[in-house]
Amino acid sequence: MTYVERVLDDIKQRNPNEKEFIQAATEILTTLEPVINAHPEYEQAALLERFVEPERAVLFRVPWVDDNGKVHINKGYRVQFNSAIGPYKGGLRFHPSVNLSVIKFLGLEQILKNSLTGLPIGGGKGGSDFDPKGKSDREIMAFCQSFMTELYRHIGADTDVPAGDIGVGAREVGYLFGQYKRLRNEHVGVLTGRGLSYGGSLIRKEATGYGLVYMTQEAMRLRGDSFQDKITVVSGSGNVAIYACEKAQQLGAKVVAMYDSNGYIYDPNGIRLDVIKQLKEVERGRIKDYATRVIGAEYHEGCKGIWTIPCDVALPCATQNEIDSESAAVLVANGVQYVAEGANMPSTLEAIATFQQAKNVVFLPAKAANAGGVATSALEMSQSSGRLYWSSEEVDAKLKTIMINIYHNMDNAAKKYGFEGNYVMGANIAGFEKLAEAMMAQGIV
Ligand code: NDP
Ligand code: 2IT
Repeated sequence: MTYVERVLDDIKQRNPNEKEFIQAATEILTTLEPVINAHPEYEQAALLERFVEPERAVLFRVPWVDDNGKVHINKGYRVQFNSAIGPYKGGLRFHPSVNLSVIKFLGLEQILKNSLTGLPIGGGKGGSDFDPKGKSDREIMAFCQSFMTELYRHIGADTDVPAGDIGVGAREVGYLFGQYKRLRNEHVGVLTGRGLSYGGSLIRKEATGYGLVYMTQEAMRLRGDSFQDKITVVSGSGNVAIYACEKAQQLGAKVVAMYDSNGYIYDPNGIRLDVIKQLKEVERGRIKDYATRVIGAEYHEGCKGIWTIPCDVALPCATQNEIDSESAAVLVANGVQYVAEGANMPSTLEAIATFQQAKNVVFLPAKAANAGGVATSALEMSQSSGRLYWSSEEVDAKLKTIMINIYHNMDNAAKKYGFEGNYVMGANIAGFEKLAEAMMAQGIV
């Protein structure tokens, strides 16, 4: 057994119920063999064992009262995974599927993603099994205030800086920030994705989706290709999906489908993003209503069918494991050329293998392709601590440069170890190399 195999085995034995965490760890560790082989001192220092064990995981009770006076108890989590490169940084997810395994998979991904940005941020993630769907604004506020009443003692602008993720957007970040400020009497950059009127950064809202498209655009440019007239499918219709769609459309793509957790819309004339924004950002409604508002559009119950729509570009931007091996095979058979992951771990291990084995498919993995969000969060942190504001153009230009740099770093890392074009390996290796250096320098901690 190699060192990597032993560590993986150990993870499975010690965390048997954490299937998402095991999946993410498997994807990462199996690609690190070449680096590990080149550095025997890593095994001596138990570097991998330390990498996969969070520095700290906080689990807490979140009691809150609904509009009818009923008391509810949710589970709260913050996993402070790795602070070798900088303060813990990563989003909060509010979704009924959240458990320790989900938060740990997201946290592990976040460590390498944040390393790839080149910015001084460590990795963390948190959230709750609270379901924001159908809740009133007052209920959301009550929940966020209760969540922060415990979380505030564990975070800080130089310690741990949460942000949004599924179910946590501008509204939630606002309520969370308000409660933090009240408890600590400090107006600091302790959360990112804040509103523009209280310390947020321009372009943070757009950053994950835009960054995803900027990286894909770079991959296209190097192949003499572009987004112009590319038939594109974007899954999800939340923050990442909306701004991926917006930038792809600006670059000439024809986005024909999107979904929410109930079903997908197909609009052969090209998605009208103004209608999606109204539905999702303003009304917080269901995507089904798109088909009643836009002539020529169809609505289909269920999500999986979206991947049967023939497309040139697939941008999964909803959630983990939304593309399984069957959907991947259909995408490939239908001629997909670029698959770029906006969501975290949207492809199963088998789906990734299917994309990698297919000739002519460029596969851009999540931790590189969706890093624009957290990178812009780090830019928000810089602006907060420097007490300054950059213009949209400045932030957007920095974001674009960061995404292009990440592309080339992962491309070079893959080439360096003889795996040209394998960006899963490239991203994991490039992210890990910096992390390993930082961890080794800081001793056994
Ligand atoms: P949002 O909550 O804004 O949107 C999530 C979207 O995905 C919604 O359309 C939602 O549908 C859909 N969705 C969620 N869960 C499921 C499910 N189980 N099945 C089908 N559809 C689902 O979240 P974000 O856009 O912020 O996040 C999307 C993905 O991107 C996540 O994987 C997140 O971790 C990742 N990400 C986010 C970043 C950010 O900056 N926000 C940065 C990097 C990655 P419905 O409304 O019906 O639930
Ligand atoms: O998965 C992610 O990178 C995020 N949800 C964004 C994290 C952040 O701190 O901006």
